[in-house]
Amino acid sequence: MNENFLRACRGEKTQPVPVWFMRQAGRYLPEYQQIRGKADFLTMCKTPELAAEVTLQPVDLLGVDAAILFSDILVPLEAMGTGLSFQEGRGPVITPAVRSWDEFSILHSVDPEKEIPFVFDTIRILRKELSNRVPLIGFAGAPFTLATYLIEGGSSKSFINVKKMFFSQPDLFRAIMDLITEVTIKYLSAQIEAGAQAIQLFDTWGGILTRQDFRDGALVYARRIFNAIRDRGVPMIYFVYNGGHLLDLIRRSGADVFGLDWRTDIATALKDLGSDAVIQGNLDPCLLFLPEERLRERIADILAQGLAAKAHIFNLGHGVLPEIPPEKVKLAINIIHELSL
Ligand code: 1CP
Repeated sequence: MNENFLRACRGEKTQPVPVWFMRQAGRYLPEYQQIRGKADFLTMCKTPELAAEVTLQPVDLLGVDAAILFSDILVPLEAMGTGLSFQEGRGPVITPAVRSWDEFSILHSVDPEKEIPFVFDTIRILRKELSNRVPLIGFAGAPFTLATYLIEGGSSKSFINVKKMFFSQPDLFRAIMDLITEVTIKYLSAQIEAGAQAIQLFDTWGGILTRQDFRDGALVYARRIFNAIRDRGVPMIYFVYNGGHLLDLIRRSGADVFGLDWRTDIATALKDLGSDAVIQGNLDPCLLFLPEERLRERIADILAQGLAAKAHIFNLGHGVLPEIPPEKVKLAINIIHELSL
């Protein structure tokens, strides 16, 4: 097995530096589009053979050092009792948006193996099919990020409903967060039992908060999750998008690896994280549009900065965009491996 990803998670410097990309299975790949043409996104998530097939595509086609389960952070919300759909051009829609105690009362805890069985079936298929190749990463949304979708009813720009509840109905906000946190602990534990070899908690919207509000409204719940699953012994990655102003707080989450978006360069981030931190990141996905020689320079710069961390896992600062040519993604992975050998 190519262990470079797991070794780096544990704090070992590796040659080459391991690389995987957020959203590495996705619409930029014609092979994904071909399957997506026959099934809608949620059907793909709920059909283990299809979810496993698209998870493996970037491993087979691009040579990444880890696979990430094909699913979505919003899947557990449906199991908790909401409606969930993904609408073309509009993104996810959650019904009802939960903004009152009445709406909260429709939510319930989840027995993951019973109510989300397709995720664990997918993981079991993947472990078999991946044998002796690369490790499999499981994931969940962080409680604050999931709460934004639940309370806004979908994607948002201003996040006014979630912030309004946090400040004006703190008891309801806390009840929602406690329930999401409890479900997420069970969900990640079940992923690990099914065979996930590392987990990533995606806090895509934690960065919209001030430091104080991130600490009280997001970090305490993320920390509860890391504390609850640490004993299971798999590396835990915490990725807070737009979290450059929060890094010293994020360092105290209890995660083993800290994901960085592209806005904060690694050298600056390490001042807040400490040079004994293991980091993951952080190429701006749009830099994949650069011509080869300039892309090589930018990758070399990130690899050089990563040497100052305890260990470095190469990734993008956010997901691969559908517009990026797949051959550029493959080229970047080859350059990363070649320059860090
Ligand atoms: O039409 C399609 O084919 C669906 C597009 C798509 C895909 C490929 C969505 C809809 N989700 C996914 C897969 C996905 N989502 C993965 C798979 C594994 C991989 O990385 O390859 C993962 C880890 C996610 C996680 C996810 N979903 C996040 C956190 C990471 C991030 O991107 O910030 C978030 C915020 C979502 C919500 C989501 N899922 C999909 C959409 C359009 C959205 C909304 C995004 C928004 O609100 O802006």
